Amino acid sequence: MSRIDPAAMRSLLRLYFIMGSVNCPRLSPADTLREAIAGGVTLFQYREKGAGALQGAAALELGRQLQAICRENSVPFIVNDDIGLAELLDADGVHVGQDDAPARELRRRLGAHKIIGVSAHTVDEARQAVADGADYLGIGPIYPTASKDDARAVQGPPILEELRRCGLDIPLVGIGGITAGSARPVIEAGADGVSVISAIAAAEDIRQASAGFRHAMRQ
Ligand code: 3NM
Repeated sequence: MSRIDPAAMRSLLRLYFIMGSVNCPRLSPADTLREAIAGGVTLFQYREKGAGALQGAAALELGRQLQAICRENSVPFIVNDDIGLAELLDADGVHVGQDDAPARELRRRLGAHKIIGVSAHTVDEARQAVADGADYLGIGPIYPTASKDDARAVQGPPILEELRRCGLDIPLVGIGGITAGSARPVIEAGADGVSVISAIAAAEDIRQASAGFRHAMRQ
């Protein structure tokens, strides 16, 4: 099977929701995901990370539950970092950072038909990930974020403009502190979509928050 078509990848990235159990202060992770999807999420990443994160069998069990919800709603299910977990679940793809296995190795291990995403922070990292066979790049942090302990310096939307100016036409998603009110400049700077944890998972009305992003990006 061939790699995912870049146009299809761009549509999937439009509203990319990321979370794990520690990101869900209001509803259970399952209900958080159901509500977010009802509001218009196009892609989901299971990221069970940080203080108090589930381990081992419990992390696997939650992954199974969230994957089932994604399947019922035809939303692809991506696993953060843990390639073993992605393989166990037969996830639709995996997302890795700069400190994880390179995309080239993931591609060899997972095959052509899985989605591979890579976090990149500079033009050089982006070029390397493209050369290694990534399907999309996550670029951040665009704005200040409290959801990632080891986040790098805030870059603002101009990093996206710079990547596009350098000729990178790979599907891109902005991440880090993005709200419905600040999503538009991310798209205007060249991203195909936004990745969001807290502005959806911790929202008082999750469905409405997710729909608010879709609306803001249509403007
Ligand atoms: N990666 P929120 S920022 C998971 O810069 C993640 O690569 C980032 O969460 C990066 O939407 C981030 O709550 C956290 O700010 C995003």
